[in-house]
Amino acid sequence: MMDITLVWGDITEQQVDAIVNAANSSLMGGGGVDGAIHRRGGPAILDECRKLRASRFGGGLPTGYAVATTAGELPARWVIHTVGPVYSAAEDRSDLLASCYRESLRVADELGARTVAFPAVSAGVYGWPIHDAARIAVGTVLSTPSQVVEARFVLFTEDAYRAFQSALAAV
Ligand code: AR6
Repeated sequence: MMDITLVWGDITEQQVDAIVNAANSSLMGGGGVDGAIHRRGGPAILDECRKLRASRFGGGLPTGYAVATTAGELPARWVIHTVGPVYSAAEDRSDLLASCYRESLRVADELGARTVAFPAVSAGVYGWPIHDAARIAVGTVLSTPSQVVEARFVLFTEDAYRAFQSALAAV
């Protein structure tokens, strides 16, 4: 039975088995939550990302996929990197965003991670409207079978926290 919890805070401080990173296909880091994770986790994360680029993901990690690395110096054991879609008003990319959460949970099961912290994937630089991002995140995690016992959404802003509260209240 999975518990969904909400935290207003910084995902890099979470004491969980795995934290999810809203990465980009290059896996080479970036701004937002990705930048914070690499900064706080140290170079071991980028080292493993480089190895993934040299092996399984030579063309980059496709949108909607997820892959794990060490969490380096972070309190978590693993970082699960996923690539959200860039929001488009012209094209419905919701299933790609849902895939990020499904694939992250699948990777968490492979690792044996029981507690997993998620950011609001695609809701920053990638422009996804926060209420819709929250609805997709909560709905997908709740409807995906896994061994994870706690899915913790860690929201960086008050707006995002409130959007996830409403999304959770609506299910
Ligand atoms: N803890 C939790 N959430 C955070 C943190 C943090 N420390 N920092 C930011 N957020 P974004 P995206 C929130 O832009 O939209 C990067 O450059 C933020 O407020 O990090 O998927 C990547 O390399 C927002 O609600 O990710 C990609 O190029 C949410 O995390 C691109 O951005 C996601 O915002 C991915 O864009």
